[in-house]
Amino acid sequence: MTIVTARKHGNAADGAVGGRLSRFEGQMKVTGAATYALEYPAENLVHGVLVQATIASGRIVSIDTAAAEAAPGVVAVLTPKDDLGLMTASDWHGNRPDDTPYQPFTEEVVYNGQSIAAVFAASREQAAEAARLVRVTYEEKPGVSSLDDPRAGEGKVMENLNADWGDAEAALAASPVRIEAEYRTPREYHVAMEPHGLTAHWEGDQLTLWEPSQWTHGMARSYAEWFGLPLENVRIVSPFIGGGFGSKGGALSYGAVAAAAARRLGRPVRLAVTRPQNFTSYGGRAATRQTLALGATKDGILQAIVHRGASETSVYMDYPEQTGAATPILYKVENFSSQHRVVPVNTVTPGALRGPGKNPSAYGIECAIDELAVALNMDPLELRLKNQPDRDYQSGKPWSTRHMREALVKGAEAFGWSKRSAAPRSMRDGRQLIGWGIGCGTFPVIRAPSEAMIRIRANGRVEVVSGAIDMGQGTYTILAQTAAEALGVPVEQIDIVLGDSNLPGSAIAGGSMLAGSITGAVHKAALAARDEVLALAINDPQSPLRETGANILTLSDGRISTTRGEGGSLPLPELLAALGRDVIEVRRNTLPDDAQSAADHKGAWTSMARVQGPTMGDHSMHSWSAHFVEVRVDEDFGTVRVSRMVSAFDCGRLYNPKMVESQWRGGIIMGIGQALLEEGLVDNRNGRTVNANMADYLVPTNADIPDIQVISVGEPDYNASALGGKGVGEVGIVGVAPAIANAVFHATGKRVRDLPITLEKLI
Ligand code: MCN
Ligand code: MOS
Repeated sequence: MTIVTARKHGNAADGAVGGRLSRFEGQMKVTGAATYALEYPAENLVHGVLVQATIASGRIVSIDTAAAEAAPGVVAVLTPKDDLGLMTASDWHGNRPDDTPYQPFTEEVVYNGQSIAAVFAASREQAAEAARLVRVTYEEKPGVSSLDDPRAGEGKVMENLNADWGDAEAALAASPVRIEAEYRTPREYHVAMEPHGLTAHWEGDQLTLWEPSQWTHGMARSYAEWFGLPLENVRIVSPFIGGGFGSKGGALSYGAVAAAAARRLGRPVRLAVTRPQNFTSYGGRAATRQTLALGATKDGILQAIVHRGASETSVYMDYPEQTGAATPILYKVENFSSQHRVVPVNTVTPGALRGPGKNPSAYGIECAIDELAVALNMDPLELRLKNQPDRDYQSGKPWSTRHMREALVKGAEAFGWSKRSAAPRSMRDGRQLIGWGIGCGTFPVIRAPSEAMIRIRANGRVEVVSGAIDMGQGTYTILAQTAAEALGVPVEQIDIVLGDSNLPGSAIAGGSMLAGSITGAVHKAALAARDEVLALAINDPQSPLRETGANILTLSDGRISTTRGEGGSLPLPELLAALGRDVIEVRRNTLPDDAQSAADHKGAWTSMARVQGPTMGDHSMHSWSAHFVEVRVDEDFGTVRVSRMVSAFDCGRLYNPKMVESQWRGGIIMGIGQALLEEGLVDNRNGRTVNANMADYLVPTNADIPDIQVISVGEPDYNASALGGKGVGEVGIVGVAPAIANAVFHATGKRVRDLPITLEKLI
């Protein structure tokens, strides 16, 4: 069990909700005190290395493992011929097919980089060497490796993602000013610092997995179902994670392989997914293309939006990267039509990457709005302010809170937008063309149930305990702040224990839903613990405060005293000592009070069954952002640098503004990478990801990042969460790429409509 101790460092004025404390686990991470999944000590360890397919499509005719098996140190080679004895697990929503075996390795190959075998040896080096000796022959079929390959076809419409109101085609045709354009985004990857992998260990029929996880309970369920075990027999341990960005939310096939090998061999297995294999062992963001047609009156009132988008998916599963996710809610428009298709190609199924759907969607609509502003000869800020929606036109519901107008106005003020000269190529500094652009973003408030436990120990220390995880967002820190405030103890008195599926159930750290959910559970448990302490202080025959009478006791600064202040105060350890108690333990969840029995919350945190979308209540709830960007484009070389940025956000109440600012900046930095650098390149001859490494798949470095000013314009939103916060983790990336693309147009007069904006597209 890893305990993280709260500390008031940095310039934290106070440890309550809203305080600017620094991350408690940060120092452990940078000094090497934090143990990661591949570092857990285990005796008699076996190391596994994956073997991956080298063709895009076809069948394995033979796998010759003789040389690999004869290589030094090798203890096993698993191929599609081995029945691993697994059953198919439920999907995210908890749906599970009946009696369907699961084979992680198959003879059918549907993408280049698909795992087809694994070699296990006494050392990592021996396993890697033997993996090179596995000889595979294939019967190849023609593969399709890109959305743009004519053989990929038009794919199929995801009917459930369509949105239509008014008569968009007619209103578009009748609009005096119209623009239409196509926008494209390439395949993008998570490239978290910590690569994937795990250590799997069996003791009898108890399976422990040290594996980085954004959702310990959901992943534990998958392993339990694969291996036919009761849920309580599986334990996922994940106290520290070196970034996930959406890639570590679910158990993946190599995890099943490692655990199956460990069971067969009767020894713990460590399987490290190599950096190149991290590009194909799970999906990044799908490539997208989308066409937007906008119609407006001459004075810039939007009349119609017609939106047609598509994203690539695998040939074995439909995963939409929904280009229409943000379009319906950013502007007021009476006539709207949006449709999204998925186009199967030979790739691993794409997955969620920070701001899924909203991200490419905002790229499309926010570039199109800029193009409309140019067509209208209107300032793009003015056009945006003119078309702010008074409600959610898609659901018809009122906004819970929406401070987009304030974000635009305050952001513009801080940036100095009014000094912009409108014409493209009209601002320069020597040979550098200067451009200013705007892009707006949004991310839904998603709510899910969670559970938490508060333990007050005899020494007065308070433990906050939950299976929730912290991959760097600040969960440890905000939970200590939440408990400190609700309980009335100094934050330094708090220890936090997270990242273990044996602990109370938690929402996924995904969809920016964790903070709102788990602070709610901790707040509830801490209030209940405080009530219990005060009740014991009054009612217990051993209590020194017994004579004080009801309703006048308070707990603050870790001491119990009367509201009248007489008789001094009693520190928590003295109360527990007097009562003869080792611990006071309180567990609470955020389910309705009539659903507290185990049967009622079955599945509440092991599936997505009880997750609520942004319009499931009486309101439409979202976070909002407006980004203002300055770029400098070298006239001779076509290089683009982001030189200045101001971003204003409405994310409701901020539990810890320092964490939030860091989340926003982190998202923005990923957005800069998306706009200028990131692009998964595929070799069309064999479907291979060519730049599957951190040298060739470019992400921003410090030198690429300017000063980024972030501003909060939100107010508490108590429809969104118990403490009034909205989601923060993903909204930062949404809207950045279009702001940069629009700034590049302003600088150069050239409209680049496919990301990334690299120099050859500008020269
Ligand atoms: N927070 C706050 N006040 C709020 C909301 C959030 O102070 N009103 C702060 C808290 O520090 C909280 C953090 O922001 O821990 C993120 O909260 P939230 O928006 O609820 O997001 P989650 O906790 O669910 O985290 C997941 C989210 C997602 S989906 C991706 S993708 C992502 C992200 O967080 N991946 C990250 N941020 C990341 N940050 C790091 N360092 N690494 C990743 O992999
Ligand atoms: Mo975030 S992409 O929802 O894990």
